[in-house]
Amino acid sequence: MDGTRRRFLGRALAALAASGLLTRRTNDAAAAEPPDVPASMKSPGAGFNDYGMPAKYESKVTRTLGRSQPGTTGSGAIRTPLEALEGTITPSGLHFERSHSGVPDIDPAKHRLLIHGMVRRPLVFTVDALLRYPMVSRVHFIECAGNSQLLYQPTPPTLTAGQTHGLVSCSEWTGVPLRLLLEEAGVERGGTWMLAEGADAAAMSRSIPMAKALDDALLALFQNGERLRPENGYPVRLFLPGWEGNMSVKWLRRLKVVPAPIMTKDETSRYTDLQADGKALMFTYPMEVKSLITHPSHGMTLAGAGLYQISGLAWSGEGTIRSVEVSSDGGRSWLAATLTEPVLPRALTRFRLPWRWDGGATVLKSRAIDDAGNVQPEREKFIAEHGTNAIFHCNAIQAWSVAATGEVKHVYA
Ligand SMILES: Nc1nc2c(c(=O)[nH]1)N[C@H]1C(S)=C(S)[C@@H](COP(=O)(O)O)O[C@H]1N2
Ligand SMILES: [Mo]
Repeated sequence: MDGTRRRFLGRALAALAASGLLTRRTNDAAAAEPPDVPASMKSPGAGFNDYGMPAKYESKVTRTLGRSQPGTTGSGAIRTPLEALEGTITPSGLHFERSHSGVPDIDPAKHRLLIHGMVRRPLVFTVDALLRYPMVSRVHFIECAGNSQLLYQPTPPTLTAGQTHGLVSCSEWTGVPLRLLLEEAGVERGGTWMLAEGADAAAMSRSIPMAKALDDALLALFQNGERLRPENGYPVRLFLPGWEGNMSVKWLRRLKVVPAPIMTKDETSRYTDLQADGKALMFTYPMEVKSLITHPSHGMTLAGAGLYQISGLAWSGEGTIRSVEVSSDGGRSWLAATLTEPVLPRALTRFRLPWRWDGGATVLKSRAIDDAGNVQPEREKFIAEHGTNAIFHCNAIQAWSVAATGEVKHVYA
């Protein structure tokens, strides 16, 4: 057995863990056995709720607010607590939110969506009309282009996984394929782009290539089975699978078919990426292949040497995750983690690997590879290629150090 194998010990140890050998058996065990009856069995429990809430013991599992821009309300972002979640679907109440000028209060009965510009038949849709079109459901992540931007900084942030990388969430989105509505409107020759505009005070506007609009773009009306949350675009948002979150315009009110990109403020002054050589990349659409270990991660403390379950998330805007490799020796050796089915394109993918910690100081890393062959880069390589001028599209490998005390911290290694 080589060193890497010995540290991970593969599935045999997972089975061992499941067999209960990790659970300490003491005389206390007797206290949980009949005839002792817990209080919860002695009187009837609480009644029903109109709308369910998490257990009160989980009240610390919340999003983390980055401050609103000075002098504004609701202009900023609030992040998903990735380290507190398992599986791949983000509960809607913990979905990250990025808004440029707060959440508008939109009455669905009054909202209209206009499709105009280079179309044979300009159309106006009520929300009720949209709800009558054939719908599809798809599980996809959405990630803000500015996610993980703290990794551009010279020193590692002393923040949790969610506070650092929590501008990504994953939901089942249900809505109308945009292609259907564009076919009804009849896109004219030369209508190769589309302006999408939101009904918020920021009038968020982006130019969308027609090819994407006709491919997998959705007009999302439902999120995880219920209507969109106000902060995620109620009553209707554009959803562009895999592309930088900014382009999935919330509170969508207008689609104008145009012959060329509009060069809106949101794609010139923002969402362009200034590189080390002084050139700026524009229209950087797909979010790059990425992963991070969510458990253990910064701020946690391991309770002594022994068996642990490494768990994390991987995703790629350019396809489906093919593999995730995990290193428990700072990147010298790597072992393939198990991907939890289903592994879906442009969706968060859960990876897991049993790990036996020997109690010594070490560094944990994960590296994702997608089915287009893209490999998540080490931070050093990423910075060497892109410099530190930009704040967007950072997909560098995340390293967590584990100290002999069990303390887990963000490090550059
Ligand atoms: N109308 C409008 N759409 C918007 C925004 C906005 O401020 N206004 N923010 C964009 C940004 S920058 C991102 S990352 C995503 C975030 O989507 P979410 O808030 O549902 O997570 O919405 C995008 N769509
Ligand atoms: Mo964003």
